[in-house]
Formats: sequence, C-alpha cells, structure tokens
Amino acid sequence: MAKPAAPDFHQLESLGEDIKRYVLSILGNDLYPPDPFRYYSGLAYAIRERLIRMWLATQASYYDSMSKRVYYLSMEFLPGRFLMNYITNMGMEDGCRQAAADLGFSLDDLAEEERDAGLGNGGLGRLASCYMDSMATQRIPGYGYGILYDYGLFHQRIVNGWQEEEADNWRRHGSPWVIDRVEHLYEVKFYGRSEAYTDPQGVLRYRWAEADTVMAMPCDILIPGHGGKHVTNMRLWAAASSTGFSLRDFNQGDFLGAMQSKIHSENISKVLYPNDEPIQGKELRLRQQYFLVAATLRDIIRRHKKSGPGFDEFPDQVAIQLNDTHPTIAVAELMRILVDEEFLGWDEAWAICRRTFAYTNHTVLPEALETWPADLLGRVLPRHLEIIAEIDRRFLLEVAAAHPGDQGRQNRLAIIDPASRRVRMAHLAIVGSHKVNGVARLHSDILREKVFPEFDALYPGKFTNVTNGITPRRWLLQANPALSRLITARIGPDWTTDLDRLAELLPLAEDPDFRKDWRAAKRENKKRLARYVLRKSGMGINPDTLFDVQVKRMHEYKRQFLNVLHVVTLYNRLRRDPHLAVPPRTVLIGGKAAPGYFMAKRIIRLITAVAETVNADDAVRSRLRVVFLPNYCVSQAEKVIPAAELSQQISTAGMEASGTGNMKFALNGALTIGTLDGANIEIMEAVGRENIFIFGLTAKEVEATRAAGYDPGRRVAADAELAEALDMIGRGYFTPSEPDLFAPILDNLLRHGDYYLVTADYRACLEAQDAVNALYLDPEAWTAASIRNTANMGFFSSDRAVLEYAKNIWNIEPLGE
Ligand code: 26Q
Repeated sequence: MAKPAAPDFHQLESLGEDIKRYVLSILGNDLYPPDPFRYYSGLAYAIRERLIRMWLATQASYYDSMSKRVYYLSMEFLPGRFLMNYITNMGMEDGCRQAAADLGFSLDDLAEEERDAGLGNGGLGRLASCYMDSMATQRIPGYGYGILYDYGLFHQRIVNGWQEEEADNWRRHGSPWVIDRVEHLYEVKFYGRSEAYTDPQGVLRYRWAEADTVMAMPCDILIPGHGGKHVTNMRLWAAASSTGFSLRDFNQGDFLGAMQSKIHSENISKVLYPNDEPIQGKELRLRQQYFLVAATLRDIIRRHKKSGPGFDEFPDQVAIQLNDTHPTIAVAELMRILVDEEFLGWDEAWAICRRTFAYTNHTVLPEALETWPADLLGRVLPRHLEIIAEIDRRFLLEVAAAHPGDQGRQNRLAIIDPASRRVRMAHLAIVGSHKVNGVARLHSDILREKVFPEFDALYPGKFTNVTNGITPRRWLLQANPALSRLITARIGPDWTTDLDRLAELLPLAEDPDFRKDWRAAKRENKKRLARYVLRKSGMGINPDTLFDVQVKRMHEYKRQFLNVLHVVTLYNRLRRDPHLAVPPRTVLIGGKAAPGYFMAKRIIRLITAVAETVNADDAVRSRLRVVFLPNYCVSQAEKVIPAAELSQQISTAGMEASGTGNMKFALNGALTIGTLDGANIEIMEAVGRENIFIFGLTAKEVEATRAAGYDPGRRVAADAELAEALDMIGRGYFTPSEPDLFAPILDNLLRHGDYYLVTADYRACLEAQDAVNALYLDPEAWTAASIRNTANMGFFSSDRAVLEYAKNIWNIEPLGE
C-alpha cells in the first residue's frame, strides 16, 4: 500500500485567498483601498495558521518521546521581525512573493510594515533568539522562557543631536505572532512572610503566608527550524492581576485599593529595563525576575509530573540554562518547591538543583555583576532569603573544610556578602549549577583566572567555555539575498544548516570573475542601505565610498570615542591635504544609550556634532561623510550589516565578553578592525591574521598598563595629532555655540586616568586604519580578503554553539528525523 502523502501545511495555492479572508474576518477591514499594513497582517495570519498546524504535528510526533528537554531562561529575547524569518525557514518565499504580487504588493514592502519585537537590550537578548532558531533547526528539544513586555526597548530619536527616548508600544496594532493561552494561568506570590509549622508527622516545615498573588499568563511565539519540519516555541509570561485578590478588597468596599493593587501586579510585565548592566536595587526588576522564574518552574514541573517519573529523575528530564544571573532566583525557587511543597529532604533537593541548572556569564565588568540587598530580597521573597541563607551556610562549611581557618576566603566566596549584606547572584548561580560557561575563549579564561579563581579551585571542571554563535539563516540567508544567491549558485544550499561548508568558497577568492560577482553583491547592499539612509534621514551617502560601520550599544568600554578620534584625525588630514591618497569613506555609527548613562549620551551628541561639521565642509565632504543612524535595532542591523565593508570592534581588551555583531559582519564579508578582545581573537584565528586589522593592547597589557599607573597626559603630549583632535573636541570646535559640551568626556580622559585606555590605543588604531586604506585601494586584494572572511566563519554558527551546549552542558541528544 502506498504511504499516505505527508500533509502539506504550506498550501501555497490558497494563500492569496487566505490573505484576503483574514483582512476581512480577523482585521474587520475593507480590502480597498489596499493598505500595506492590512495586507501584511492578512499575510501574517495566513502564515500563522500554517505554522500552528506544523507545530501541533511536531509536538505530537517528537515531543511524545520522553527525551530530556532544555529550558532557556532569559529576561530578554530580541527576535526582531518574524514574517520573513518564518517564510524563509518554511521555504515559502517564492509562493509568498507570488501571492503578494498578485495582490499588488512587493513582499519586501509588506515585511517593512512589521514592528520589531524588541524585548531585549542587545547582545544577550539577540543571542537567546539565535539559539532558539538553532535549537529548532538542529532538533534540540528546547524551549525559551521569558517575559512578554508590553513595552520593549525604547525607540531612539535624535533631536538637536541628542538622544530622546520614546516608548515602544510594539503590540499596539496587535501581533499575529503571539498566541495567548488564557486558559493556563498560574499564580505567582510576592511579599508576606515565611511561617514555620509542624506537620502531622511532627516535622518542622515552612510555608509562605499572607502573600500577594499575581497571575502569569503564558503567551507562545512559535519558532520554526530551517526546513520547516520542526517547530518549537518560546513561552513569554504576561502579568495579570489575580481576580481573587482584588475581589476580596472590593468586597471590603475598597475599590480604589483593589484597582491600585491590580495596577501594581500588572506593572510586572509592563516594560523592559533599558539598561545593559544592572541598575542596583530596583524592586520592580526583582519582581520581574521572580515572576519569570516562578511561572516557568511551575510549567516545567507540571510537564514533568504529567510525564510520570518522580523527582529523582528530574535532572535526567530537565536542563535549565540561566542566561546570565538575571533568572538565578530559580535556584532558591526550585529548592523551595522541592523542600516546602514536595517535602524532599534538603540534601536530595540540593543534588537535584545542582544537576539541573547551568549558568552562562556574559560580563566581567565588576560593576555589572548583579547583587541585591538582602533586606529588599527578604521583603519581596521572604522564604527565598531564608533558603539562600541556608544554601550559603552549608556552602561556607564546605569552603571552611577545604581551607580551614581562612575567614577571608569565606567572606570573598559567601553568597551573602557579610560586609554589605548584599546577595551576590553570580555566587548563587555558580554554587547552584553543575556548569558555568563564558561566551568566548578569552572571556572564559578571564572568568576562571581573574574573576572567580577561588570558585574554580573549589570546583575543578565546573567552569567551561562555549563561544557564542549567530544564526546564518537570519544573518546571511535572509538579510543578504544577493550574497546568499551567489554562494548557493557556487556551492549549493547546504551551507544554511552546515556553515562549515562555506570553506568551499576559499579557492574562489583567487577567481577574478567570482570576485567581480562578490563586489557586485556588496554594491547592491550598499545601494540598498544608501536608499534607507536617504529615506530615514534625508541624507545622501555615496555607495562608491568605503562603508565603515560601528553599530552596538553605546558604552565607554566599546570605545565609540576612539572611532570619533579617528574620524576627527582623518578630517584634519584631509583639510590639510585635499589630495591625500586615501579612499573616500562613509563612517556610520549607531546605537542606543541607556537613558540614565550620562557619558554615553554625551558621546552620541559628540558624534552628531562631528557629523554636522564634517558633512557641511565642502573641502572634505566628497571624501568623508559621518552618519549617526538613529534607532539601531535588529531590523536595521539586517540592512546595515550586509552593506558594511569595515566592521569596528574596538573595545578595550578584556572588557567585551564576546561580541556577536563582530561575527555577523565578518559572515557578510566585512573586514574587521579590532582589538584582541572577546571573540575577535577567535575570528582572527579563523579568518587568518592577514585578513583582519588587529591593533592595540592585549588584555594582559591593559591590566599591566593600569597597574603601572597609566598617564594619559604624557601620551597626549607626545602625539600631535591626538592632541589636536582632543583640543578641538574639548574647546568646542564642533559645537561653537556650546563650547563646554564635551568637557566631561575630556575630563574623564585627562583628569580621571582614561580608564578605557582610549589614548593608549589611539596611535595603533590610526596605523591599523592606514593599513585599511592601503588594502582598500587594491579592490582585488580587498575582495579576496572579504571572501576569505565569509568562507572561514563556519565555526561561528549558533548551530555549532547549541550543539556544544547540548553535548557538554545539557547532556541532550538532538532528536532524529
Ligand atoms: C541586570 C540587572 C538589572 C537590570 C539590567 C540588567 C542587565 C540587562 C542586560 C544586565 C546586562 C544585560 C545585557 C548584557 C549583554 O548584552 N551582554 C553581552 O552579551 C553578549 C552575548 O553573550 C556578548 O556578546 C557581549 O559581549 C556582552 O556585552
């Protein structure tokens, strides 16, 4: 008997009709006049329906298996737009292009109607989204868990050169991708007190009394793997007030009080904190963290109980990955559930916890290590503070046993810092996990050797490395159709799920015809970006100039200021010698500053000021342009990165944990100018020293330089170009009406020791830029280097990264076909 045909979930024939039906029935809109947003929505719902069918099929087939699952807990996900990602991963692009055309639209224009889901700040959130894509593609049974913020990361506008923030109400016009599961609400408790009681067997136990409750509603977003056969999901929690609670108050006649508490509870998922380092002691942030953790653990345990086995088998069924310390309260919460609610003994519960959790660290900046005042934590989560104190007490006995009499070591390792009475979340995460990983080799080395050496000595083998990766589907296949077509024409399509195959391009670097095609693809992308910049800012940029790009969050350690110093120096050189033999350049800089980060906002203002001056100067404007790109976000990155030729990755060595933008640029054929920091080192090893521009102090030299008492003044005095650039900035050359605007930046450098060593790396940076100019003047050599960059980026696929996690940390096998 013939096998029944597999169901065709894609059903492309009816797509056009489905879109129209959705415009009418779901959106309640007229088909005329044909408004692109309506048709985008109609198409989105048609895709959503197909996706849900496939998801149900995958859940039914694979997920019936008793395989172990991983739960990726993250306060941030940064998926960006979904439509094109779904379409490419499901292989529906041709069908959708046709359907859109039949309705009088271009698919690309419809896709532009979608708002980004910007539920993250930057690298850490985007990494989580790349890992979702790779888990789905590699059939690693895993789920992402996070928070469905009503407001994502703010929109950045530039007004008179300054950053202004606007609320990102991203779901205002609905979101077809979010599936609300109103029927599966969980209660989450806060406040109240921990109450001791004796159970009928006479055992002393604890329960959480007089707590407030908030409801957590799961909202699912589907994640199709490439090829579309495997669909997983991320589950994001939205807060709702608990009706029981408000009714009680209501019955007592306190209507306004009830409304107040309703608002208080619904605040929890209202807004993403726009900081990419901890804001110390904000109670709402702690409530957000616990909200995610409590709801997620309830869900995990419900699923575990449904599938049968008891708790001793929990770690064989469940792996929980903590994306930085933000969800680390999960360690205390799982202990609370196991001990207080499931009545396991402490030791048994603790063994389960440690086998279940693993922790990824994303930063070594001391000020970015998260701590919470014990008082605050105890007020919001009274029982958890007791549990943390007990974990700490037992842990310190272990430390004392290993190092008798070493009180200093106990104080340094303690989870609750005895001096400040703050809970060190990284210590809790390390003690409560079986593996701790950094995100690039250098970063993991620094964690082991500098940040947590005493933990490493105590737990040999616990610290490990998984170098970050990015998904080639979004960051090459989807974002760069011109280059993807060219690659696929030469080596076939398998690189999209097996990125090492790009190495087959290496010999083509010697082929002049291929180089010509390669340049044509880049030029197409540069033209696309030029159109975008013109549309967004009214400014024309020339695609026949070198596109030099730095896009990332604004931070002193990322040293956008060093980039500016290069620009100002180049400007000075061009003014002195209009015939200088350098290629014309367009410098593009973009990134958001945390709203309260004074210095980062000043640096944005400096960039816009320099841009105004340079772009208005007729003597240089054909040779140098400077653009600040407002509102850098995932969808903008998809346009900027494929057009870049030079990628700036110039952080102070030892400070950028990994970077992932660096990988996206190199994958798209940009050459990197960068320091030996984060994953830049591994990128250099992969692409070859001669295909990257490395400069500056190494992490070890940075440490030694600071230790020796670095004197920026001497350096500036010895370097006339540096002195000139700093002088212009400091004396208001770029803002004549406000000459003191940048005094704080200069003070930081010259009076406060230049902590980020901008002046120390300045000369080396300029020399590296000289090498950039020289190579760019030889287009064939530049193109060959560009091809070699792309060809050698296989290692940086997030497919490789998640498979490493699965093998070395989660102990999970990918599912079979
Ligand atoms: C913590 C507590 C309270 C409020 C905010 C925060 C918070 C939020 C976001 C702290 C840190 C972040 C984000 C950190 C981040 O994005 N780190 C980056 O992670 C990337 C992925 O591993 C790395 O490539 C980057 O090097 C690293 O900077």
